[in-house]
Amino acid sequence: MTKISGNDLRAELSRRAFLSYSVAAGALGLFGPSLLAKGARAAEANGAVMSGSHWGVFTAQVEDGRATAFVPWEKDPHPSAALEGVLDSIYSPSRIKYPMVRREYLEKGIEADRSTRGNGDFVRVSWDQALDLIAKEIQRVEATYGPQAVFGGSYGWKSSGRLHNCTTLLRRMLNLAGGFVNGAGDYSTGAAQVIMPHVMGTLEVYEQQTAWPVVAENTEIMVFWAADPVKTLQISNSIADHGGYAGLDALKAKGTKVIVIDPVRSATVDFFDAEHIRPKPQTDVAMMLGMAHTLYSEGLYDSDFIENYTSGFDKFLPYLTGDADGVAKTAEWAAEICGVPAETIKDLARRLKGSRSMLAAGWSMQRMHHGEQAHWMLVTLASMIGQIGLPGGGFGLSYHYASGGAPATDGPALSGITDGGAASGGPEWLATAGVSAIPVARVVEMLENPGGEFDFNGNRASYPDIHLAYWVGGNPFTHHQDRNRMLKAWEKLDTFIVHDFQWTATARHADIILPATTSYERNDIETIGDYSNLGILAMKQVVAPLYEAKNDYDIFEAISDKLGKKAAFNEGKDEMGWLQSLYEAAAKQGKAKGIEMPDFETFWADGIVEFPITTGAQYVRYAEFREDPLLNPLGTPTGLIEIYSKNIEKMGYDDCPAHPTWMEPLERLDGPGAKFPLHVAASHPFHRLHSQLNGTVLREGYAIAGHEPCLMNPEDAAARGIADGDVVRVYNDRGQILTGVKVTDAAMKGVIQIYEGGWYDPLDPAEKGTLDKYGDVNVLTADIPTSKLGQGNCGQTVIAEVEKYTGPEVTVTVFTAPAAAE
Ligand code: PGD
Ligand code: PGD
Ligand code: 6MO
Repeated sequence: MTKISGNDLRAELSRRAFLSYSVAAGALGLFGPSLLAKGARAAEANGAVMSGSHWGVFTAQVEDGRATAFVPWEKDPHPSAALEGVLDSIYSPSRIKYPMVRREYLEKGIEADRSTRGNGDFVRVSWDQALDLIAKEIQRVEATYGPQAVFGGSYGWKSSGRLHNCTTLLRRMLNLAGGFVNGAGDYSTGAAQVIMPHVMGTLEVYEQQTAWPVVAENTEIMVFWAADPVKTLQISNSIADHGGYAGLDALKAKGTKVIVIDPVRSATVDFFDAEHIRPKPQTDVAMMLGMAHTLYSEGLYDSDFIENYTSGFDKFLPYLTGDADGVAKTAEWAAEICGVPAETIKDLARRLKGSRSMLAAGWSMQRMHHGEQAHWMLVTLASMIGQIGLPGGGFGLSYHYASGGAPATDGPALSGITDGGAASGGPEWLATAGVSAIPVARVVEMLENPGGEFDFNGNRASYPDIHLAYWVGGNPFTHHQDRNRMLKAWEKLDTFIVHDFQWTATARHADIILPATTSYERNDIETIGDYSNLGILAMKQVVAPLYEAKNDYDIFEAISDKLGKKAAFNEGKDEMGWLQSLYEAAAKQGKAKGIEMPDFETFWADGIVEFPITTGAQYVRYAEFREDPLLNPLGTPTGLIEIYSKNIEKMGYDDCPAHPTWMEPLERLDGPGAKFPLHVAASHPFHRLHSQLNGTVLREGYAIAGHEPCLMNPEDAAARGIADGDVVRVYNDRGQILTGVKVTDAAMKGVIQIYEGGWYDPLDPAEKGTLDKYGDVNVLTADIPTSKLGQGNCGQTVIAEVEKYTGPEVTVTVFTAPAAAE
């Protein structure tokens, strides 16, 4: 076992890390070992404290109780430049300082006018008054309507940390209060995570990939299909290890051929100077079918692999050839739809078959109407190429996310505090606790249609009648689609309660708002590396809680106390008691695996324990299946890769046939009946994690004229008389937003790019459909499910028009606290 103490690590902070990150300017001298008291808790001190976040491990420099720099861990192969914003999130002007209640709600309770939510008229209250209001409202709703009336699904990315996991803590409290309705699945891979178990017998999207060293050694052509790993690898759900960047560096150093398939010239295209193929958005399935047809018609496909490892190709083939529907899915047919020349499609198919090739797909192409088809067709194409289970060949659905493929250690898994509900069967995100669960992205439909029936992966259920929603660690007023429809639906709620540390649009639309701490104001424990499990980090408190902020844990413990359930909530433990028990459970598991870990006190003093990598660097996904598919079958009904699924056939869904199929989305660029001329690529932001950090200094580096950027092709801009730096109004039938234009050929003609996560800032909160002043792209997107199978969100299904903004000057106000909250 490798074990390096926190002191050693801090002492190792190198000149390289210092020089490449301006945030550390002037800090180097302060990191000498003499200043590094063992296990320093610098809440009110000077010194250096190691901690971590979604963006990686860092050492905080603290002066007079204030954090002044976050310096990346010396062993981080590619620290995130966002660390400056992570630090600033503690002190940003958008911090929520005190418990607040909407004035009208305070005066009239649930009789308050619900249409005025979001108008900024709040009253500061004491902690006790706020907690009392909440406990009584939970009791009222549970007693009057039962647990089916409380929505605790509260989806969101929260912060890292296994104890202060606010969404789990909310559900822990709600379980003690009597129960709640949960959300199933997630916004990230809503379609893929439901279709893949039918096709591969497993989720794929959150699983380890063939290790990067194997890819670097064997892969001849790496295809990043709708994936921008240079951007998206910055963060992880636990604490980012950034191991994927080492993989990208290795490919580049070796000169491996990289092809990126993306309508936008991404950071990954630039990093590799990659061959760049630009399909029209939402048409990848057609392009893949064109490639599959080429392989078939030219006799190139691997019929042995299809024969021995897949099931149902014979039922897919008539569709591919057109025998079934009269339309052969030729490269020429595909070219008409996706805009990529037929010869390019054919050539790509031939090259991928003729070399060791890896199809590394991102997730945007399943976050759209009929998104299930994209990864299903990708697997079908990879099966026809026939390299699944070979070193560096096949497909991978997580090379762009949380460093899938970074070699895994043999370390034990670190568990976290639980929600205390009944054990759920299957993966946590598909079969969650709660009295019932709705597919997470159907939340607005649930509010609109209580009692209405919905399908989900072969099941049929009805929507509950929700009166109270409680949100922590998520930001539905940025993450959910079709904002104006959502605002109306939200009026269904008697009460909406939110904890956050910043005045997000969600907090502004709440009736009761409680100020949470950031994770830098409390102690926690977390895994480093979602896939690699490099070690366990003590996330030590960096500074004392600001203003009146409290930990979500303490808030829910206090509410549980008011409900007479305190002892059940805390199980007799305080913060350090919990951290010790979580660590000791991992140490026990480690011991059984032959990994000796230090006792808790030593670990906490050292700040980190690291685990050894033994065979993880040689891992080849599906090698065993390839070696013997009978002895090592997949978890599908046939034990094989299902190109045709009898289970899906039985469901009989009109929007998800039993084999991969091209289906027109609701709307697309140049699609039939397209009402607007531009597609909006509503992808993930480079400098943020969704909406997180939008309220920080980082915004100064990317905002254009104070608005969220909108990338636009020079031809599209010229046709509309728009110049670089102009403020434009982007609109469709669902809403209108202001953005600042960057004219660039990075955006293909007909496509504009506006990242998701911009904070919604209504010009007139009382007017439905009002102009959003900053640039929340989800004002424009469609709130439809991917299909009845996955019920995922379609954040990428959106077309719009753009015009130069000529209206009255507006002031963006969403990044400072409402006046009453100062
Ligand atoms: P975040 O901005 O991360 O977005 O949506 P999500 O809601 O996860 O929100 C997290 C919130 O939690 C922030 O407001 C943060 O301040 C708060 N928070 C952090 N730590 C704590 C804590 O300790 N306590 C409390 N109380 N609060 C805390 C993300 C979702 O957006 C996702 S995952 C995806 S994949 C989707 N992507 C798209 C997309 O590609 N395109 C569109 N159009 N829309 C999308 N929406 C989805
Ligand atoms: P996106 O940026 O939405 O990321 O990972 P995901 O792969 O979903 O899309 C990736 C690329 O797809 C973009 O370059 C976009 O231009 C391209 N694209 C869009 N539409 C199409 C299309 O129709 N066809 C093709 N071929 N390409 C298309 C998301 C993952 O990232 C998730 S779910 C989360 S929760 C994390 N979020 C963030 C984040 O918010 N910010 C950063 N920096 N990193 C993240 N990593 C994670
Ligand atoms: Mo996601």
